[in-house]
Amino acid sequence: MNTKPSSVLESNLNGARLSHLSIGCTAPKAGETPALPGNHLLIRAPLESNLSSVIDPGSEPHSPDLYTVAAEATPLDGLEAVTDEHIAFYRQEGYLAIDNVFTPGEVESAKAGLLDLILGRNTSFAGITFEAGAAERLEELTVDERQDAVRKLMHFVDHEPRLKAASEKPAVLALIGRILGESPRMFQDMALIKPPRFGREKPWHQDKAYFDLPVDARVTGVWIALDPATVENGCMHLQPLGHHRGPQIHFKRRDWQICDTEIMGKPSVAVPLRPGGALFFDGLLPHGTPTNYSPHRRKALQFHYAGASCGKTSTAERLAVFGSEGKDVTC
Ligand SMILES: O=C(O)CCC(=O)C(=O)O
Repeated sequence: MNTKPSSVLESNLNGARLSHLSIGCTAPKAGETPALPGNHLLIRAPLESNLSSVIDPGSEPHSPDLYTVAAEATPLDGLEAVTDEHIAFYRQEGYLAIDNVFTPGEVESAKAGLLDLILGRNTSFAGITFEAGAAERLEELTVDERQDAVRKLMHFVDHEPRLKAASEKPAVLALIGRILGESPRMFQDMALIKPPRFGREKPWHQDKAYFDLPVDARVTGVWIALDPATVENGCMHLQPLGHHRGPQIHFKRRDWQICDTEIMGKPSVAVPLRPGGALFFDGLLPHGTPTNYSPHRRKALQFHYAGASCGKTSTAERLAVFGSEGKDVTC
């Protein structure tokens, strides 16, 4: 059973800052992660293709007090274990952690698909962002080093059938359908690879702050561990119940994020997972992942689903809800 909530958190935020060198930037599709941090260094990656890639701008280190673990979630064992009570738990707490959602074979297949993309074996794919810490060494990296230089990949399902299969696993779609109350439609695919020793933080945020979707749209994120995800290597941290407060204001700081002062010192629930385990969570649930200072790689896939009938909204409308502009708040 999953850990019970630690506290409901109040929120109110602010701020803005991000600056770096920029000569290129991937354009997000409508309704997906916005280009709020904006500036990325465009490079040519070597190895097996003429792949263009972007460098994550990086940011200053975060305070350890942003990730104060009060409890660790205890995952269910397998999708078959999910009862109506667990769906009620998801609705109330905002999340459900489940081990053994994907078989070892499916995990290996997804990892092989990711590796092919990282090594540039698919010349039609250009959705890789490298960690800032690897920018200067990218041309000289070995295969292993190159894997550990990647921060994330996006928009790959139409380029890599093994990853598309992960996003369409019928039993997973069935659970999301139960959660959403209608057939799900996947609208965003990402892989988050927190390299050993410098894989950087994803500051606290609500995923819906990144999506041009109607404010009342129900969104479920599915975060899938491909390596062991631990407190040490940057597993997911959540604030249970936080989705009930609705949209929180986000600020451009280390990323498009909730203000640190709203999070600092407040207890969170960490969600360690074995490879093949998955976290299902509400699109308004505040969550973040700390820097990976460990020697261990942490690869994960993340897919977002809305109901098949869900429409779209504009970036301006989204920022009117999640942005600080005109709201007289500071961070
Ligand atoms: O996997 C991570 O490090 C963070 C993923 C996440 O929260 C996101 O991309 O929205």
